[in-house]
Amino acid sequence: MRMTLLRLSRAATAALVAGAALTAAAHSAEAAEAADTLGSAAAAQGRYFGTAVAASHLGEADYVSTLNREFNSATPENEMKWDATEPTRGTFTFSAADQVVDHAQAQGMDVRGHTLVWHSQLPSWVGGLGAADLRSAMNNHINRVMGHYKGQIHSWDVVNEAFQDGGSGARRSSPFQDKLGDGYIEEAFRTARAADPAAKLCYNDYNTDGVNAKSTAVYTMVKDFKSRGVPIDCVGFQGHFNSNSPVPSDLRANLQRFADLGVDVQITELDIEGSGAAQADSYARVVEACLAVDRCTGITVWGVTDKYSWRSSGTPLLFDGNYAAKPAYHAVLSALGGSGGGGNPGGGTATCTATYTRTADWSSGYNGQVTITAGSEPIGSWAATVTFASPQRVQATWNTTPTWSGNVMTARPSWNGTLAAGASTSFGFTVAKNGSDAAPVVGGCTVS
Ligand code: 9MR
Repeated sequence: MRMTLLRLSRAATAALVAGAALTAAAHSAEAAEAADTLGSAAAAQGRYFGTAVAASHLGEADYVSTLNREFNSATPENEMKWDATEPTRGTFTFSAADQVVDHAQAQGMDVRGHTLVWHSQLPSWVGGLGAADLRSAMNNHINRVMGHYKGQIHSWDVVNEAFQDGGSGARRSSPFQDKLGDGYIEEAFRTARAADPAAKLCYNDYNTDGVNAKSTAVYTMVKDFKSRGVPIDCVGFQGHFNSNSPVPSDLRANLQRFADLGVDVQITELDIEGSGAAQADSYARVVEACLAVDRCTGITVWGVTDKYSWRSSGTPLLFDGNYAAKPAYHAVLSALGGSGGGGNPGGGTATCTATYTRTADWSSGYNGQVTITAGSEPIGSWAATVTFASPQRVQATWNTTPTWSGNVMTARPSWNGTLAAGASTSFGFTVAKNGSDAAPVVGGCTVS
């Protein structure tokens, strides 16, 4: 519960209200120019803002409208992986990946290719090959998959997650590492450059976001590649964060040290478990870190909606399961220099209702509570007026940021603006009766 104590005289309040009106007018003039989607706000900063896309959800209207409205880059979440594209040796299937690429292109989005050489989602036949065969299968896989999308991919994650977690900085065991040795990464990048010279070639990994042993091992590899002319253009930092692995305070410094090697950096799979203001703040810090590094060319979140996240129990994304924009969304948009936004993805009319109850009563005062409930569509913000009988005085409010005109309080959210369809929040106040026991009049709820 957040409480705001009101200590203002009526004159001071009137002055503040007048000032607030001027500020509001200035803000709305700004808002007319500011970008109101993630993609357009990022573009105004010379960056892209993307999301992982699953072909299986492209038939869902709310998914598609949110994707199309907000994002200008798409990464197929699973459809380009080895098990999807070459489940048996030499037999390639691109139908699911093509669905994502076709959709993205029709919307004018860039496509990130994910991923060519990875220990996971690797069909078992690959692990059964001897070294010479494995080398040729790896190069053939890169050539065929990159060849199919030649000229259409902005950046490719050529090699994914090749380093072990923990302090050692060692390579992760995989068929490639175990049979081909350290040189397989370099070979994969050289093959990739020849297969599609227009694509930027990235190394992508997780738990490399801050300066640590793992990121330093990657850094050492990239530095070596640059010094020897091995083709590498970018490093992807996945950005999977939760309470055990929070956004590191040296994220910007880490991105910068890679950029200083002469590669672009990208946040490639961002998601942050949590909710409300804390989640929003973490997201904003990631965006700010990227914007502070010239060569940080874009951010991809790992999914459109919490409903389909690989870690859905952690509600790690920018839109909730009803496609309502979360506080994290607004924090990202604002960090990108945009405002407004969030859309009304349900397509219907967004509404809300306000109901009043007296929750405590004593001789000289009372506590009141107003419950705001969203209608059949999610809402991003709300406002309700509450008129107090003279000579009552409001002494405190909570869960709202009110403005005043005489004895009429316009209550707006302090942190609790975003509501899923049918969901509720409430705000409250303590009133000095000053002799009047009359109930305040709640003047309805409007969606703003
Ligand atoms: O989000 C992907 C999920 O649907 C798959 O089941 C999972 C299988 O490995 O891969 C997830 O995506 C991963 C990405 O490809 C690489 N970095 C970690 C991502 C989350 O696990």
